Amino acid sequence: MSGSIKDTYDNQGFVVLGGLIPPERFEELKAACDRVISRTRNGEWAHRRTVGKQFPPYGDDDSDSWGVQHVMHPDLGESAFAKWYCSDALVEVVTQLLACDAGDLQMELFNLLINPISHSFALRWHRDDVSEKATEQEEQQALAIWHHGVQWNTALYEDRCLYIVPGSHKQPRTPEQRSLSSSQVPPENPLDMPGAIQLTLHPGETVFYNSNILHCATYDSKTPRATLHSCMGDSRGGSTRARNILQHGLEWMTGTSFYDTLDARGKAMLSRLLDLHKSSGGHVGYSLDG
Ligand SMILES: O=C(O)CCC(=O)C(=O)O
Repeated sequence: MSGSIKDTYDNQGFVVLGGLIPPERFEELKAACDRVISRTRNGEWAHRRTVGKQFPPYGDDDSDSWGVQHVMHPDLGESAFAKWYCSDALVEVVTQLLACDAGDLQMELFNLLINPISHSFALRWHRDDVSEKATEQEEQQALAIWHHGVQWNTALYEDRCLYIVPGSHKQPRTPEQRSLSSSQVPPENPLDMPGAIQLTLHPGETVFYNSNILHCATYDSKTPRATLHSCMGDSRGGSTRARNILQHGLEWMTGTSFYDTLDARGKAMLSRLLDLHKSSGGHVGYSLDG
């Protein structure tokens, strides 16, 4: 089983799994999501993904949101998130996919993806840490080093927002794929992209994916979405993930008030992220424009 999920992940660039939220945790996480979504929509929580802005920095130009940032932040006081992020079930899968030990894992991002409420929104086709302007050779180099981390979406409601091109985590774009992913503009129909598929996640299902797979997403204001959106890294990758992770502004993770909320595994994972933060020496820039 473990061989097969890693093989699928390595070959396709993603794998879908169920059962990573125990039934008794599901309602707890849903209730925590309801509270942070409502604080974000009523303006109490400023760390959000703002409609109209696809990538960080998200700014504040629109009052509608498509995501809640930093759900483990101690100011939110929602312990269910860190408890789940550090849980045995999740750590077991991540270590299999990254072929590392739990003692190598570095804590990274934990955000929440939600439906906007006033109008629908979409993200353009992108790879999370490769510019749309990268040459074929630059794309190849970037893809070759992107195996020290994994990202995942865990749906609490049915989620049909994400589109991906299976296998594109290993291949530079074809000329046609390049022409459909070179502007800042989201696609009118994501399925026009050669090789694209739409993922459907049922409540409780998780897609683990290589975040440099070619992907995009569409958000319908009428369809409830609360999808846990996280990533973890293998600290043996050194600085490879620094820009992509630290661009989200993680100073809040450096204080004792966050550290004190974590269990022993969480504290150890955090300390590996803080080493990366220290060694990056300040502003790392942003992965993408738009
Ligand atoms: O909404 C999603 O599922 C994808 C989000 C995404 O592509 C991103 O954060 O870069």
